Amino acid sequence: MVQGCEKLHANQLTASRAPQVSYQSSPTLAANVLAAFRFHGAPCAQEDARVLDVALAPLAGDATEIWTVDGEVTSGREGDLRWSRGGGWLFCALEADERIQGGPEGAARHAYGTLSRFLGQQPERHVQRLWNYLGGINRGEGDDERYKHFCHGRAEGMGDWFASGFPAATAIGHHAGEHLLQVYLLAGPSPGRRVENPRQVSAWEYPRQYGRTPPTFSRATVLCTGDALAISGTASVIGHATAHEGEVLAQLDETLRNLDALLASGGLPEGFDSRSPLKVYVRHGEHAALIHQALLRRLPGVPLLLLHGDICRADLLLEIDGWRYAAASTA
Ligand code: 3EB
Repeated sequence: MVQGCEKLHANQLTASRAPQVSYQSSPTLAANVLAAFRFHGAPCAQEDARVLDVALAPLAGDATEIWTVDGEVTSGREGDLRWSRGGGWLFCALEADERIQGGPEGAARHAYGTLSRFLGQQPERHVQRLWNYLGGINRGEGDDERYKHFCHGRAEGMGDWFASGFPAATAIGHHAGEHLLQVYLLAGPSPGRRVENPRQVSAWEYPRQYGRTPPTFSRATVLCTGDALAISGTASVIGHATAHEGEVLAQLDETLRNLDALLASGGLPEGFDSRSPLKVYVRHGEHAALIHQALLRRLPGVPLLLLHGDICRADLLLEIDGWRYAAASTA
């Protein structure tokens, strides 16, 4: 097996292939696990820095997401930040308390500021993909919606960190109370390639009606290893507008069209397969069975994890993110 991923010294770090993402029911934390996400309700204290509890209840599918890499993983903590590294990749997570940091805006500013300072000192400093989970995401009217405060703090906390382009991202509302902001990321030794969706206005160019500070993310990233597309939260948005308000299956169809457009735009093979895991965020639990049945028909064999979470626009009923690998695994 080719070992292109040892750390020779700090600026010669390389990664040989993308982290492999899967959903499992009762995983063991092998030495090559970079991160494990337990989607099952309330976060609790965890010894292992690689394990993150996310308060989104599973509605269907195996509820632990595992990232494995080629090589042994080391991990540690620094304040409210924890990290793990291996195979050329860096996982980093930060949990901020809005009560201490000043609401969703202050917590986002703190999280992104802390992460950028930490990442700037690491050999794997190039962020490929980001996730954000906050409580009560749609609470508040107009510019006062909590998501919009989060967007403002996020942009300020980012500063000029992403001057050459924003990474792919997801932002979802969890149900564990309003004070916890969780941000986690995957970074690598060189920049990924950002991908936009020709059917959609780029998020950072959304018009004023969506808030005073537009969301700062790109639609997908081809990882720096070139062998996987990390797909941002994708929903029923055409141009900048929500399509099919109130129609859950029509929103699902439109979301799948957007996912297909992203694969084409990123130069990935058409369609999703058994190695292309997708997470489906569902606003209303009672829609889960309908969405699940439709997806089993439309995407047979694709690993699916349905989670109960709020989408950042109140009129969106679902959102999908995930991974598309370029070729069959050689492991
Ligand atoms: C959209 O297309 C849906 O704020 O980081 C999707 C993915 C969405 C990421 C974010 C928001 C974010 O605008 C919303």
